[in-house]
Amino acid sequence: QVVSSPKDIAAAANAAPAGDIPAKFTPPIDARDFIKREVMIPMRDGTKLYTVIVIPKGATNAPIVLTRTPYNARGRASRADSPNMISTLPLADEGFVKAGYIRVYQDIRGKYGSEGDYIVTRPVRGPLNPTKVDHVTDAWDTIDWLVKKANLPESNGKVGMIGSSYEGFTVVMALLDPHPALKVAAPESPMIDGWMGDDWFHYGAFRLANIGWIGSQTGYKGDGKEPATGVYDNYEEFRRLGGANEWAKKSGFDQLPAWKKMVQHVAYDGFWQGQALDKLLAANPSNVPTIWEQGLWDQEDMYGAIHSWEALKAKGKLGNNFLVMGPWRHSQVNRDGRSLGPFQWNGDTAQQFREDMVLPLFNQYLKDGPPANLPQVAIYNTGENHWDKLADWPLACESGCKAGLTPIYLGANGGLSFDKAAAGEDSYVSDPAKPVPHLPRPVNFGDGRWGDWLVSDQRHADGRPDVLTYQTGVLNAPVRVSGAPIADLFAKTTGTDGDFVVKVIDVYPDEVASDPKMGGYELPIALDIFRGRYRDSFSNPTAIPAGQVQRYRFRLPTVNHVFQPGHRIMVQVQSSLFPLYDRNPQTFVPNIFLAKKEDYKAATISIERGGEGASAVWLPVVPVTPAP
Ligand code: PG9
Repeated sequence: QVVSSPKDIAAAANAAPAGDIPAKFTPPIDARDFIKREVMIPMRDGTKLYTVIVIPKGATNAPIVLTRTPYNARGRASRADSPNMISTLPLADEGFVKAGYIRVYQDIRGKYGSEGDYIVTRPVRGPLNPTKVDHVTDAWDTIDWLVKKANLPESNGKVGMIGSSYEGFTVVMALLDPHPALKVAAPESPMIDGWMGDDWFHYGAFRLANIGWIGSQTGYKGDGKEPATGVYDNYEEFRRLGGANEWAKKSGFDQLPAWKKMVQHVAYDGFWQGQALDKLLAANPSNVPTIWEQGLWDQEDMYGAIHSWEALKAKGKLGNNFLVMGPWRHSQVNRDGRSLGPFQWNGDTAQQFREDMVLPLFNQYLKDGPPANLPQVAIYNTGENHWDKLADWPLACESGCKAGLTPIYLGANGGLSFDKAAAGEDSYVSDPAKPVPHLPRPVNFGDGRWGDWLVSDQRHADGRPDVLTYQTGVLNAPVRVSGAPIADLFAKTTGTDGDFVVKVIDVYPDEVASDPKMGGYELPIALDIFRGRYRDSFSNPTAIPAGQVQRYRFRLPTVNHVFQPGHRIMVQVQSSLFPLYDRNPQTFVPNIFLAKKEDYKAATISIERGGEGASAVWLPVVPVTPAP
């Protein structure tokens, strides 16, 4: 058997070209219709940030669209190896390319090609960031450099910023002290409050699904990877352990500063409050025309855009802040928007957003184009399958809207009604050893279901003894809900801590002839989790007094939906959503990340109906066709 030494293998690989392989081969680049420049832009502290500038060949007086990313600027600007700018840049940029824009992608400080130190969602300068730089200054310095003719003679000196998710976060940061050349902004499902509902926690319950990101993103300057744990079913992998820190220790994440900060700041303390961008914006609202986008089934950042827009509206800044919420999962605005899971929409809704909303707004402010005439609010009507273009939002809310909220009460025998229910209670045993899965097992965070799990059929949970299901009779008239529902539970537990998951669900008719598998489908339109220890205070958690009824009242994600005749309205209540969220030990411990396996105990939960403790979901019910 002939075995070559590594030396021989290497020598063979580098042997002089022979036969059909010439000594030198240089593909032509003058066929390209664009110029790509890679520059290092100096920030005020001397740190240089790697920046890719893609310019239409022959461009003069062209506007600039900038994205500042932690996800590899070079890769973001190279969809394909093509001589055509429209193929080189991502799908979402095609409208900008056709309109002759200069496209700029930049690695944020400390990532990929940029110098400096990386801090996850670096806080603004101040108590949480003692340095003289942050994403406000880095955006300012970058824009200042880009609009100087000496640096980029092809531009017209006007810049727009756009980006989704973390890239949306950097857009919002720039708005805290916008450079005068920043004329328009499009934060798309931006990270705004990592504790309340963007990425890390939802009302205090921790998202295990993102724990791998901490390793891949902060364990490496460039491309990272998540640890190979040898367990495919993440449900089983995490269930075998105690708190999330046990997993972090097993995977080495406990070495990572970002993880240590997560464990140190498990409650909504100054660390999180000081980073709540909706509040920082409201304290310092900009006049930059901004189009806020968020998906109605955004499984990652479903809190930030709508809360920022509402905060700016409350400060009288409706005029320059537009809101768009489409039938999308996270960042789907950058992809095909014709469908989500089994649901087909009215055309490519993502392209409609990019080319009928974003581009006209950017043209208006970056090219002195015609007024975009955008509606103040464009929200997809997910029950009637079309856009609703509105002058204001929400249409119903607790106070200050045209309509108030309408309670739909949990009733006996799994009933659900707008009429108050008779007094009673329903109980279930919540056992951390058998948590309710957020998807049918096996659950692997990388199994391709992460994108559309929020529209998954909830019959996989319905019928479990630890899931309470309440539903109306078959509707004979449509019911429209347009705003943010509020879960309002009165519950007691035999434990001293606990989580509550509430889902508002549209139940399809028993039979859907046009699409038989949709018969009886249980589509969640709003779903969230609340960690009971924070019922009285997000910053100061307290044990739940065992056996005593407590109130758990929390806002659910925004909806714009019509329950059609033949459908039912359903509410489900449960006490785990795993392994998406970490389990609650249901015995009060100082820090659930550090909980030991023996802390996890089953508890009997009782949900109170009717009488004093009338558990309900307060729905933003409005007329099906609201008055203009
Ligand atoms: N907001 C997304 C995310 C952040 C952190 C962890 C996991 C996801 C994102 O930027 O893709």
